[in-house]
Amino acid sequence: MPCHPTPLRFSRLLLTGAAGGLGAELRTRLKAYCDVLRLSDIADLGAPRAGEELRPARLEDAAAVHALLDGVEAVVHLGGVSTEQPWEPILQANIIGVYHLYEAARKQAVRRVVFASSNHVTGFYRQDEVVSPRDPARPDGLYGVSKAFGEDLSRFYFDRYGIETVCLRIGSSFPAPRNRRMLATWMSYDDLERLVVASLTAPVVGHSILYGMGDNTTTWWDNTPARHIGYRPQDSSEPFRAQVEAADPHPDLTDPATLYQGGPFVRTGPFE
Ligand code: 15L
Repeated sequence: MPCHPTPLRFSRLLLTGAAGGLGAELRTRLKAYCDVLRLSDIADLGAPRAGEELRPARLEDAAAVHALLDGVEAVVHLGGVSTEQPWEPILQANIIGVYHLYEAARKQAVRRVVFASSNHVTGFYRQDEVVSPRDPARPDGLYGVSKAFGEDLSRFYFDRYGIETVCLRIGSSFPAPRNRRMLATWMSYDDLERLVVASLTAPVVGHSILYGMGDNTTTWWDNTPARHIGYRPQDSSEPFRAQVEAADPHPDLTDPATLYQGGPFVRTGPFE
């Protein structure tokens, strides 16, 4: 049963990164909103299900990415590196690959992209601060820097070419929050679906940025500037609080991972 009661239905949607954790979740859910769901990844996608087209592609391969966007109405771009990694894979997938994606969107006249950015664009804000999409980026690693690049590149493609993008600074989307930090950053899979479908279907989005979080009591992010997207989370981390806090009763306040919003990402790497 789809979470979002949208009257809009797409003829063909492209979902990149479809073999990843969130990709696999959205693979099942987005089919309800389109006639054909085109799926891409470099990892194995298994067998196609009804209404699916499988198109393995490397994001650093310009020709492959151009073919990927042929005939699609909108893109949900989850593909690329999704954790802190050495520079080279980040450069290939998240910098060069995202450039290829937007060039392909321009040439193939694709009008809207939902771009999976990350909360790690602002991971070096402290946990006692509330950040809005209008505040300056403070990436907590090369991965966060690459997502900030994707946000800037997509803004340029909107200003110059009118391609609309909703940048989702996704928090922690898992079946349940795994630690104290995720009491603030957690988003359920149902809310993830609500967020992505609202981003795909809001009539006018221009270039928008919002945080992908649930209806959590503790929050570090203010989505007020993006209320026009119409995303209203319905699931809260609160029912998990007692269990999560009991598992970690005395957090180390001298640890940067406890102080900063990015958590352990603020101290991952360097890799050489
Ligand atoms: C991310 O950007 C990662 O892709 C995901 O695996 C989580 O670690 C998440 O951030 C997070 O901040 O919890």
